[in-house]
Amino acid sequence: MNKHNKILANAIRVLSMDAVQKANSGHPGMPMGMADVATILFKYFLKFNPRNPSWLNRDRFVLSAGHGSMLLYSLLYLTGYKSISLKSIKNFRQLNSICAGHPEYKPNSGIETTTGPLGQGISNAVGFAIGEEILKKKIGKNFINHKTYVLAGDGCLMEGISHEAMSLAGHLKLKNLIMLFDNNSISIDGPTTLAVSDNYKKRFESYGWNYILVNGHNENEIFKALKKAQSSIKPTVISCKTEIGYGSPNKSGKASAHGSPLGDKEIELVRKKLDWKYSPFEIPKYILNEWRKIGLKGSKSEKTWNKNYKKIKMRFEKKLKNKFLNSIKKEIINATKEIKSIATRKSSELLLAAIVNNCNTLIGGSADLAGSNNTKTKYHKIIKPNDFSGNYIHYGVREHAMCGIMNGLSLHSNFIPYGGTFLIFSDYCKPSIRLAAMMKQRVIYVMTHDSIGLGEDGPTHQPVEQLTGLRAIPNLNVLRPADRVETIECWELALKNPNTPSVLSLTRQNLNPVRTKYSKYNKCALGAYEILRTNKKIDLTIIASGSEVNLAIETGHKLAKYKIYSKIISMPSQEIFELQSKSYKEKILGETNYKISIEASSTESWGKFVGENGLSFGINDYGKSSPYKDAFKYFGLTSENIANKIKKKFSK
Ligand SMILES: Cc1ncc(C[n+]2csc(CCOP(=O)(O)OP(=O)(O)O)c2C)c(N)n1
Repeated sequence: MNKHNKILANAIRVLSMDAVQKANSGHPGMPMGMADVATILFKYFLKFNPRNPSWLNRDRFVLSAGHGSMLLYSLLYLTGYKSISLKSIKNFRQLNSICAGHPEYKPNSGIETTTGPLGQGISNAVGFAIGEEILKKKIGKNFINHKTYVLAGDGCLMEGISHEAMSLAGHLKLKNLIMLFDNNSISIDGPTTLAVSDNYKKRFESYGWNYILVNGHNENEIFKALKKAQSSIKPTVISCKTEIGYGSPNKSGKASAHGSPLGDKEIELVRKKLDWKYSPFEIPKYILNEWRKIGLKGSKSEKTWNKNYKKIKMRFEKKLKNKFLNSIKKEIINATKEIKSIATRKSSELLLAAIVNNCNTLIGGSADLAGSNNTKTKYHKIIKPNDFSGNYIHYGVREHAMCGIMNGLSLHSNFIPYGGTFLIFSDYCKPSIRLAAMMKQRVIYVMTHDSIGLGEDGPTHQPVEQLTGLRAIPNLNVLRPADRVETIECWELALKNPNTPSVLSLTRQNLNPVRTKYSKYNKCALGAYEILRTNKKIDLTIIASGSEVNLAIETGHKLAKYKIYSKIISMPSQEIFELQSKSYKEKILGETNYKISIEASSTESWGKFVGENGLSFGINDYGKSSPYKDAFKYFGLTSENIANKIKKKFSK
């Protein structure tokens, strides 16, 4: 490194070690090790404008190794982002500081995504890179031509999601994706040789990536590699051999630099070694000015870009167009006209077919289950290597990466990604779903085969505890529609909610319609509503979701024959119901003392609705491989069994 750039990099090093020391927790090793690489990237390559962190054509910088968050905060502060002040760096890891333990996505802040669960950032970056290609096709290469850089460590690359995401990136030839691999061969337990002996070069090349090995402290090598990556026709990984905790005489190159403060004595030694004469958090003016100049570079290029971009008047906003929303309404009218028994997965496909051409930000896909999830209609066009004019991604059998990539697509520029798999495999998606919910992203999961109703594939494929688990995720809407009209209404809710991801839990089996009359209002928007009552005065409330609403109706009619009267509540979304007014909730739940729930799933999440006196019919065991009607019978989910149990209760 030339002396000048070394000083710039050292500013990152000292800020990082001082912040970790002050917080008395954090990870100094990675920022100190990667400071040289980051300096060269930001100074000579990264296209960004601290004055407008949301510039559409900015390069995206993703810190997948999120524990090294001080690297990102230092860079954002030094280059002049308003979001990160020196004060917030001094408050690293303290309550409400933007400088949280791990980077937390904040719109317009320079923090592009939330990272920390290792490997997630890589999948987000693949989503950003796909987003760039799609947008370029829509707007033109004069306007969209940015790179996505992702900094990943040994840990990120050990995670399975990295394999899934990088494999798809190679397949799609995402040439604008550049990974900076912090190849320091150290993780928490010690040297990575304890657990890995991958041949990285072969690994990346087999994915279809360029692999360039550099000394991560050698400016020329870093520069040349980055330069080469700019015109690549494939994704590129620059494997940077670095020393973790670079600059620390006693801890560099060791696991002890990874995740704890260096200690006052060692920090003093680092200052000596780096010839850094300034006190903690002091960045001398000439160094700060130098960094700020780097930050200013981007504002000029953005200005020119903006002038031209304004002329094409193309905006990608979160708000949906009326034409699109009307096409959903029309589909509800169609559904009430064509009364037939169909699976909700099929209803979902019919809706998609009706709306897909009216929304150019909707990007569909499935993890190799397009035909089963009904996610692809005849109007979709497939996204292929070198052809991003489509709107459908074949993610392959890569559920985890699919969900991480969808987060990236949503973050990139308000794309509305939806992706399908079986509900059982939501377990393979969970870490990314959780991050979508945390980041308030409109990502839609089309999860079909949502109960024992899938039949013969048996307990490995029959979800039981999945709905309960998903319902426990804050800011995630789980929507389980009962028929075609409800499916359309649930899709509308998912699409119209810009800050909440949604799971659509859909059936494989056909369902009789429960809503046959057109309603202008989206009834599912109440979370739960009365669908039928067998008498004005009733004895019990039966709450059900999805496929079991039909079962609840049957049960209600059976009970009426014995003069036990009920109302049937369809509850497609527990979360949305919880948001309703007290009086509405009381109206739904407070009319009778006795309440029961029916859902072909774990009963865990129903207790709060049926109360102590109530009864929940469901499945608290693994499913059964059999034709689906036999499985329902086996688990007592028939109107005869449920009506008999209730009769007994009333005859006591
Ligand atoms: C999914 C996940 N598992 C475990 C962790 C805990 N963790 C944080 S950093 C780390 C080691 C990472 O090693 P490396 O990527 O080499 O980082 P470095 O030591 O270079 O900072 C682990 C296991 C995590 N953050 N995410």
